[in-house]
Amino acid sequence: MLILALDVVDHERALKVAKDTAEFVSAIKVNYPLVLTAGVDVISELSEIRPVIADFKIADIPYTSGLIAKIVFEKGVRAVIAHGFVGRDTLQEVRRVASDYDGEVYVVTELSSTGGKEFMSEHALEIAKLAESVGCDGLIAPATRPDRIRAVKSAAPSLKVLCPGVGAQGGSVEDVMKAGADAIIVGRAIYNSPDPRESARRYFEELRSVREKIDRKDGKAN
Ligand code: NUP
Repeated sequence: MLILALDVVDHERALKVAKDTAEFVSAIKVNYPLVLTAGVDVISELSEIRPVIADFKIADIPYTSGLIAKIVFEKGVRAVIAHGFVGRDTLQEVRRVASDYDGEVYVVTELSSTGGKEFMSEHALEIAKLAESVGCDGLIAPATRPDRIRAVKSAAPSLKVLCPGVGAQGGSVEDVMKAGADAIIVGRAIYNSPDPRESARRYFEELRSVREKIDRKDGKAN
């Protein structure tokens, strides 16, 4: 599964990239850069193209976190991303709000950037287990460190794992999928390419061929 990270800061361009790539993209992830420039209603516009995931990395007290989740679910998102280091009470509240909208909650275990190793890595497996015990739907784990994808998957086997960091941050589709990712999240390598649609198509095809390779290998092993 390919998720487009739409960190474009021009409203019209964002809509154009979303429409041009829609055929190859399962969901569109929005983040502060787009919403702070285009306004929160861009979420509703994009939701008409593909399901939207709100990556506001919710990280506040339960009340404020729940309010943020409610506002974006009201705008039509299908899922929100929260930080896990905030602890159980906040995740429970975000989960409760999401359930009112039949929505999903994904939890960041450690950032894909180098700084993610400074504080977050140490607690990433506890965060993964917490997210699972709270009934969240999945984790956000670093495509830049496939060994960490494997680690969080074994800590919380029932959760989906979505992985940012392919392309501009150096992660490879094959390594990430072999580590057990359910989806890759790609931003700059698609929307900054001269032909975003073609770039999305290439990621889509690469995902398909890697998936077939993995399935063949699993088939042989069984
Ligand atoms: O650990 C994370 N790394 C990361 O890059 C968690 C994230 N949510 N992201 C987001 O994924 C980041 O904020 C951006 O929206 C997207 C990656 O974009 P790109 O590096 O493919 O351009």
